[in-house]
Amino acid sequence: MNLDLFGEAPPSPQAPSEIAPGAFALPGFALSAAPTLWAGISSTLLASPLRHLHTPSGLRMSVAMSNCGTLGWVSDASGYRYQATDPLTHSAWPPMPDAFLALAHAAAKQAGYTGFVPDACLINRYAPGARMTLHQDKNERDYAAPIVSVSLGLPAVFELGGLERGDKVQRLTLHHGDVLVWGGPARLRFHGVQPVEAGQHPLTGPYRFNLTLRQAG
Ligand code: MD3
Ligand code: FE
Repeated sequence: MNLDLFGEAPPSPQAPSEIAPGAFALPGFALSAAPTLWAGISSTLLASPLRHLHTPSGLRMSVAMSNCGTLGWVSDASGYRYQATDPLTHSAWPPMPDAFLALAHAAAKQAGYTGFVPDACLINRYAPGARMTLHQDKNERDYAAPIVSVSLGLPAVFELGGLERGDKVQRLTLHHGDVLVWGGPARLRFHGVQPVEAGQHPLTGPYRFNLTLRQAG
């Protein structure tokens, strides 16, 4: 008998599922690219280190952030905005790694959004206890482009609300390698991340990382 252990197809990512109108989950879509994405994160953070930004009202964010691409998202006493230079280094943000662009473009295409070319990638790092309160992403110039988010490392419970802050929230756990695509009527929905629980991941150690790829300018 021939046990063809090596001839089988590799585990393939599941098909996209529409979790809300315009919003698609691609479970495991980034699994095979994860080591390459991690290398891109590491080189980005050497040039533009993670830092805890402050909200316009002066609260220190629990998530540590950096950016790559021609624009980066920042927050300080003057407000939330995208800008071309890193306020920490006063240099341009590091270039977006090709692997980030390729993954985001392919994920958007899988979800039915063709021609997505992000110019900004926010890198979020969650240590245990870090969270993101319910908010909308409204600092981008054109809401017609989708947003692609990639989860790496420790899992987190994601909260998806509606178009009004008080709308009912649905919860879903995001795992290493999961990709979400937010476009059309989902683009301005409220969303957040519950406090991350302590753990260890072989790639990211004691952290959850999230890449949020946007066409911001
Ligand atoms: C739903 N980041 O950086 S990614 C953010 O996991 C942000 O770090 C979270 O929210 C994180 O702004 C969530 C999933 C996500 C990103 C953008 C969205 C969900 C979204 C835009 C519209 C609706
Ligand atoms: Fe957001």
